[in-house]
Amino acid sequence: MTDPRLADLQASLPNLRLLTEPGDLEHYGRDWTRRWTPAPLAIALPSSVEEVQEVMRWANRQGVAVVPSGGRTGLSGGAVAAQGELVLSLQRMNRALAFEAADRTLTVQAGMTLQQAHEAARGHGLIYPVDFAARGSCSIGGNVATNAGGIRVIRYGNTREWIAGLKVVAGNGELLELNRGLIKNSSGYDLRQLMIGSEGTLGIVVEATLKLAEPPPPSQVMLLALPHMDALMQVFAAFRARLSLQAFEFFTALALKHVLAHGAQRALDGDYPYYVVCEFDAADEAARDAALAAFEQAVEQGWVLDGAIAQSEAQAAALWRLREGITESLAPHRPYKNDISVRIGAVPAFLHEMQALLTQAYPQFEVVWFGHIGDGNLHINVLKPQALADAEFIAQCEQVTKLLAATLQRHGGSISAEHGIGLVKRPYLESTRSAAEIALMRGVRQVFDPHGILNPGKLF
Ligand code: 2HG
Ligand code: ZN
Repeated sequence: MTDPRLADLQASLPNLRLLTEPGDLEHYGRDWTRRWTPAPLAIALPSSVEEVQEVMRWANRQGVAVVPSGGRTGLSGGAVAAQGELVLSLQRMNRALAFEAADRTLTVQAGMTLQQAHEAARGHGLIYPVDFAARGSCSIGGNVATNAGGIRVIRYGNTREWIAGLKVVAGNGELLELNRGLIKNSSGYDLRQLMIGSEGTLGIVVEATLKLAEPPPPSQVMLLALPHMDALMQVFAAFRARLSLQAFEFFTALALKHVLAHGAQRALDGDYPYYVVCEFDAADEAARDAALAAFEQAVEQGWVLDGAIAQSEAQAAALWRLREGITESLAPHRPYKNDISVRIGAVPAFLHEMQALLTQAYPQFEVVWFGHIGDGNLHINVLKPQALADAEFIAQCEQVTKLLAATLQRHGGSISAEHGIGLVKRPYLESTRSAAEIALMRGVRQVFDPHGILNPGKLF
């Protein structure tokens, strides 16, 4: 190991696992974005909080930037290391530490995957309800850093609602124990909530105390085919009034085309412009009858053209695959991703304006719409034509994002609903947050990380 900074690190922490092979630098230096060429100095794989603290002290001493790293499934470049940073991967810190039955909390190390957290919660007869397609690889620390949302927000809210406490290593290496699992704690600023969604710019989350919930009652999964975009919110309002929804997700015919080409199973015979996958409580006959009645009413109104209800867990999984498989099916097309939100009440007006804008702006590209319409959160993926060079494609998309950001601003929406700002959305932060807010955020960052060690260049 020739780099004197790494030699210093190794001298301070002889047992710290460090990787410097080109393959490792590439693997750990990127997330699911493919825009930046990974170029980290090295990868550190600490196995304890003390090692994380010592790495941060070293980083301050040596002036080396640190990129905190979870499962690197992010879509905004928040975990990209392309400027000689040290990547601090928490993958070895992935154990459950404590279950408190009276509190209904589970304390885990930040490198645990979301799926492992689900399994650990189920082992205690409870659930950790945040859920989304990257569950098998994303980490709890990454979920906290982005305030991850997903497919059950409509019922349970974002990650923010489910964090009872955090242990965080601050920029200077100090260990902070934030909120300690308390439900009631009116003792000044809630630094735990400040950490959630801070994208690794204020501290390194090393442990999280997760709130757990009762498992929901048995549910049913339904696929609906819709004739036009207006029907989306009409069906949503009607279903929400009559059923107890756990999820309400939509996608377009183009999304379906890609996911079917990627191996998912067709569930309806016909082809329709819009689809919804929804899941709702169906514990008894009355709840199932209410669902059928809601479906029939939507058909009578002309909002729904066809539908299917899963009759088994396997069928439910197959319906969910139509929605959850979209991101993976689009990946080979190097999509330019938008992850935007407006208030639910603003969705219909916003959808119209945005559809007009995108049809006009992208006549030459395939544009795939899907997402968490019940939360006012849309994912718009623009697919790169094969013949177009990456840089040219991104440049063209950025022009449209400027227009989209202006439209969002008029509707009071957000340029990032759940993926985070990272590197990708940084030029558009001003469309969502005021100049005064951004100045305050800069000040906060300065307090937590005076030497600019933590994830520099991300967020702003
Ligand atoms: C989802 O909802 C994820 O499936 C990914 O947030 C969205 O690929 C995307 O744009
Ligand atoms: Zn999403």
